[in-house]
Amino acid sequence: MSKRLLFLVIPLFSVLSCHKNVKNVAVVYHNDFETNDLTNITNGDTVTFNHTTVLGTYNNSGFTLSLKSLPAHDLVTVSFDLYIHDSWDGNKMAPDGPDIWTMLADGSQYINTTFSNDDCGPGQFCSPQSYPLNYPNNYNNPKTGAYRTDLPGFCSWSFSTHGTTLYKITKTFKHSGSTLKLQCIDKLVQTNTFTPKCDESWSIDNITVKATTL
Ligand SMILES: [Ca+2]
Ligand SMILES: [Ca+2]
Repeated sequence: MSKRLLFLVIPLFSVLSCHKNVKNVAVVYHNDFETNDLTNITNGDTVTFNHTTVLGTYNNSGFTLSLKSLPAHDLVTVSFDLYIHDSWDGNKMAPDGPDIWTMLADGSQYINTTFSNDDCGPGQFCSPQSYPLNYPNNYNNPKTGAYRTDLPGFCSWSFSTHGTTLYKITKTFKHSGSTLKLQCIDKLVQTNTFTPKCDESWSIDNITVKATTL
């Protein structure tokens, strides 16, 4: 086989072998919240942010998405947009942090991280965040892994200059039960504000849950 042909065959074989084991992918849940549909969601509320309807905002709180009658499957993939609003402090210790955000499925923790919206001007100390890794013992620059960093803060009258950071998060894990309980919760630390929800909060949009059969 010529070298040139080999270069063509190897990638083709890799692609086929990746897909060979996937028998079916079913979208079992999708919500962009534009119709304010909160079926299956506990502690849900919607609000407009950046010209779209989102689930939130949350501060020392969270929501549960409960799905039933899932088709037979081996893996679940959860994807969503996560908006981190205003002055999150990442790994910083008390009295400002750590500002932790967690995702659990059926009680097992799949994400347990911190986010930092700290300003990083020249000569300034930037409070690191754990994301895209988990907390503790991981130190990344504020907004690492973000999809957008140019969005406004949540409260228009807020004095916060930190704005909002958008993350596109996808998590795949082994799961075969016919029900799925997905929980997203924060543990924000704020000791110096009278308006906690304007100081630090989060919201979610475009949640998709896929069930994959191998
Ligand atoms: Ca939306
Ligand atoms: Ca904080």
